Amino acid sequence: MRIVVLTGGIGGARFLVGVRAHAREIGAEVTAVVNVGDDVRLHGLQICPDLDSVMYTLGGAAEPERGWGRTGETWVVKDELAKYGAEPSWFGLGDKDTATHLVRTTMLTAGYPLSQVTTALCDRWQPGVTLLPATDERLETHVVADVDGERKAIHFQEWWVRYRGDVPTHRFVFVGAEAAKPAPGVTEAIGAADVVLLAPSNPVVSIAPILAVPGIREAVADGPAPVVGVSPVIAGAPVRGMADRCLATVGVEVSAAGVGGLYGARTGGGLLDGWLVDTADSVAEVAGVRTRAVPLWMSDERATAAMVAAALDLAGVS
Ligand code: FO1
Repeated sequence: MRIVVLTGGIGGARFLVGVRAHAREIGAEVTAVVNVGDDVRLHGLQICPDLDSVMYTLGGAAEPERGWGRTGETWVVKDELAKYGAEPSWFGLGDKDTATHLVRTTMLTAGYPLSQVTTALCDRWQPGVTLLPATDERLETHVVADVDGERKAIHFQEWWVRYRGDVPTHRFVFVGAEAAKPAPGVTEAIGAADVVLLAPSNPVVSIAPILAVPGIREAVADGPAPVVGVSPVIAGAPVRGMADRCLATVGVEVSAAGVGGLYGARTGGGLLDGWLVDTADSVAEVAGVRTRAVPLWMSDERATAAMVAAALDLAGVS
């Protein structure tokens, strides 16, 4: 069986741990199509938070408490940059993490596309799933917000890390998306999949930038594989992160039903055949979509693998 997962953020990375575990049990292959909208170039380095989050998490090297970067990290580079007064000082680059960005940036500068660079980095981490960036081209999420009394577009990382999303926010713009092409293998994997899963990632800034790449939404919506989404909202609150602020900005209720409605039913021009919600949201309904309620707390690999089994069952491919 071939499983494709659209994913981003720490929620998506943790979900993939369960996907990999369940896939090993049933002998399935997994391809993760990863958001690149969070990517940013700082201090001359290309930083890909979502690709790294997945790579480090599946490679057993992610710092679980902080939710980003490496375990056993040190911060000499960050401290030295601060002593030079180098901006931005609000974004922390760990020493071990910096090595990843150096290798990536060197390869990109030498002309390798991000997809090939990601494969090369994964040689070390052996994530056990194929990681594909949604696109090899520049695609960055920018946020139109009121900052210091002025309305401007800032990079998603500045909005989130510097301001914690706590500024009047008007909209999200996926800069470069219109001209971007799916990275090699992305639409092919979706077209050959037996099931497509939407990870419990932020629908507005993790999944939407992937779908904004021309050709990807169409491959999912018009493809042969059933599509099942997993709710990132449990009992009216995001499991982690800033999905509540993002949903409020785009005028969607912060609920399992709200996010399911945002994705919409395939039969009505949306994406979903099935929508997996938490037992706390068992009343959540999305018109035209089969909904099932199971525990969605990704407390460990077993619990997460059980969610994935339920998602495949809902898709009718278990
Ligand atoms: N998040 C923070 O809250 N503060 C940081 O200084 C920070 C640095 C950072 C460096 C590399 C990286 O891959 C991720 C980093 N993150 C940091 C996490 C990141 O901002 C977001 O949480 C993700 O982009 C959301 O998925």
